[in-house]
Amino acid sequence: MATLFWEEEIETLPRVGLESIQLKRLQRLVARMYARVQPYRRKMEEKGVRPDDIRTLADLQKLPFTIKDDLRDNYPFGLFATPLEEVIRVHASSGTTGKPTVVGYTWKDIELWASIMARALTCAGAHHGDMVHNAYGYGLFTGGLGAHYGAEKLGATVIPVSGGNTKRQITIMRDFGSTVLLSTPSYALNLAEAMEAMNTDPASLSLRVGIFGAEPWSENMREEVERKLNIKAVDIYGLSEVMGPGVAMECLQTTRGMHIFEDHFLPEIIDPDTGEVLPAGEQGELVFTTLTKEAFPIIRYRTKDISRLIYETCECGRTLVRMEKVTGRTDDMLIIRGVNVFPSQIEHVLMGIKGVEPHYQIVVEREANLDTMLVQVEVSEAIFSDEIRKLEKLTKNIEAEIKDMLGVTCTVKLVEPRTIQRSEGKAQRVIDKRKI
Ligand code: DLL
Repeated sequence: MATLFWEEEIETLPRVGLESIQLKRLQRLVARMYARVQPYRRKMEEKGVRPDDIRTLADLQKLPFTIKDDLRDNYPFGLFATPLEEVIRVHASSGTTGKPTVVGYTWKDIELWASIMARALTCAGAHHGDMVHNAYGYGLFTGGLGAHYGAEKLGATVIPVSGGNTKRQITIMRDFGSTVLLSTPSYALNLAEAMEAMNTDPASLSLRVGIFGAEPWSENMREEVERKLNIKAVDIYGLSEVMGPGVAMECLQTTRGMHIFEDHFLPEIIDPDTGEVLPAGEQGELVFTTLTKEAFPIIRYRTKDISRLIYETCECGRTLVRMEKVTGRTDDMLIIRGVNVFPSQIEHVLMGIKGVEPHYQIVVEREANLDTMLVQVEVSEAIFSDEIRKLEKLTKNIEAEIKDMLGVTCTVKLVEPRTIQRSEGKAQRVIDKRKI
């Protein structure tokens, strides 16, 4: 019988108790950031707010926001709140200029993350003795290692397969008896297809539950993945700036939202245009303050993810607020096969190549459950009338540079001058045809 809770007392605490913990932690955090993180202290000074102005949780609204640009401006380690010698790991994710945003963890942060992830896995019904097939990418991305440590903490057996090599993944799943699958939802569908091609009946496997996240996915996709893999599929949310996977997790009792682990991450929903905090239950941009992190705490981080908070009690018994499935982003960041891609990064590559015009369009589609990206770009008249061999060479060259920059494969198509539609206002750089 699976344990329902990892830390029952805190997960089922009445709100007053929870809020009193949150306030104490918030006050400690603000004092620490003010003392140790110069760029944040300056922001507080500009707003005329001091640590002792934070007397209630509502006073959080007096504090300045943090945005991705703040991380970039202080690249790589300028927002760390501990000396670098105490940082035992870094992770990174891509930013708008191609410079990654870097985050760090102390030994205690890693410990805490592992136990928060163990909590998340328990929430999804995973337990000691499970065979956890971890197909999130290992590396600078937080998915692989983040989930890995959590599953170990849980006492499960981790199979650190990482992404790719799909056929081999299925053989491993069958031979090792994987019971829990961790991957992006699109990769899960890819695995399902490969199973079909290999004549492997999912019902003959031991898989019970899939924990999918790192990119948006719809209810339709959930149904498809559940049917094709013969499992229960649940949603996991997280972002590197706040920690990584495990900021919020769906439980088995509801399909409406993920429980936010509020004793560690304080959520707000704001109006993305005005920055004002919206009343409970309204849809807007999700903002997080980390309450317990040491190396890289963050105050009021604007995620750009659109969601809403659900305060109704949940059948599972957790009192932790839920966030609705992320419905979109306030910016133009694309997530291609789990990798964050900004159109501006592609532009950056294109504009560095001679003969390429500043007119391009990115077409994203989902074929056979995998995201595909086509970059159509205009070239000068002279180049377009060049020999086919030269054009092919240029195409391959651009594809390689984009792959280098983003880590994502794309197809490049060189088009004649003036074939890409000109805009009358903002250019439509991205056509996202994925139906998710
Ligand atoms: O994607 C962390 C993660 C790994 C989460 C594994 C879940 C599982 P980043 O690479 O920093 O971190 O990307 C964070 O991904 O702001 C969202 O836009 C998106 N995202 C993450 N989880 C979900 C989800 C990881 N469940 C960005 N639904 C976030 C929709 C998600 N979008």
